[in-house]
Amino acid sequence: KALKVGILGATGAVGEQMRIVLAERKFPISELRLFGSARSAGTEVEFDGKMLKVVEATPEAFEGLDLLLGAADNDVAKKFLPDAAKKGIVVVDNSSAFRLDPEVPLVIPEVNPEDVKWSKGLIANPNCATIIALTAVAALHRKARLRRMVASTYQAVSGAGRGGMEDLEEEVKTGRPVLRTFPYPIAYNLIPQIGGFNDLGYTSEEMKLQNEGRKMLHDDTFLVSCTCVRVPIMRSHSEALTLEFEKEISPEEAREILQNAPGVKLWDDPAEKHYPMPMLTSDQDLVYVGRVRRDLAATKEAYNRSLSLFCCADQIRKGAATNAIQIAEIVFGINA
Ligand code: 2RA
Repeated sequence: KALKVGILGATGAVGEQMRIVLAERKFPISELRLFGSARSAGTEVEFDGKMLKVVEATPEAFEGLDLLLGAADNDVAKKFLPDAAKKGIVVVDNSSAFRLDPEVPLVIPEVNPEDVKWSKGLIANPNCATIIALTAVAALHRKARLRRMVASTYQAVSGAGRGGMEDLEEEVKTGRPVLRTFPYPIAYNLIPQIGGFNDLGYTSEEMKLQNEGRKMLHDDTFLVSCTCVRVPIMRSHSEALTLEFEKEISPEEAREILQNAPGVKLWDDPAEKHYPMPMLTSDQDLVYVGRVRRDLAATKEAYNRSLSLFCCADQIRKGAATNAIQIAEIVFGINA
């Protein structure tokens, strides 16, 4: 049955990508409503050959929707989404507002699709860097049970929204720092800070991988040490992951498993210089995985249970818009 679908935050980078992915995946839509701030109300965008007007988000405006996709920031999400879910609308929210709420499932279709079942209407989309890392290793986890992860992320400016992308473009074009979105110039620079610092010296972005990973893997003993770095790349996040499993697993076995892992493209042939890179992963939905090898820093005891690898994926698509729509497809039994 065709659905009445809304996008809250429709003119942002993620909201716009949701509209594109809904059309691409032929999501069955009888009506699409686009919601934004007062400022973006009136903007006209194309969908399915028709021009649609963005309207200001109000609780009344959501009346009659079957599905509402959240692509707005936390305070807008908190203002509108719980009430929409209470009215019986299925809500999939990309903000971080409800990700750790025990009443709200946090879902990556390749990792924990079954958690959709206990939703009370609101389902949270994980952080982009979490989606990319856990999609990359989900099949390995099912085989050998992941215990620890050391992660370094190289996060595209798109993670900071349209403004982050505009800042990088402007700095490269003018050669002058912009400093609207980031604390330092991002062109030809790296910034090892995304979010605020806690008293352990970790940023809020760095804590997400452990906190969200524990919830989705249903394992409060899962350990992560993460360093999140903003890099002058437009829209793909890259991540260097070092993994310790409960059971022994070799690089060869891992490659075999990754070859057939859902949502993953194994791209790992060093002799041919085949390894994941943003130039390969942007504007598509697969998480590329390569550089699969032993962790040379593992202790003797853990050596045969440890691997390192490199993964990369489009932050706006699989890292946000596509994952959210895949969750909606599970809820409504679409493309099953
Ligand atoms: C970032 N993951 O990259 C955060 C939010 N998208 O800025």
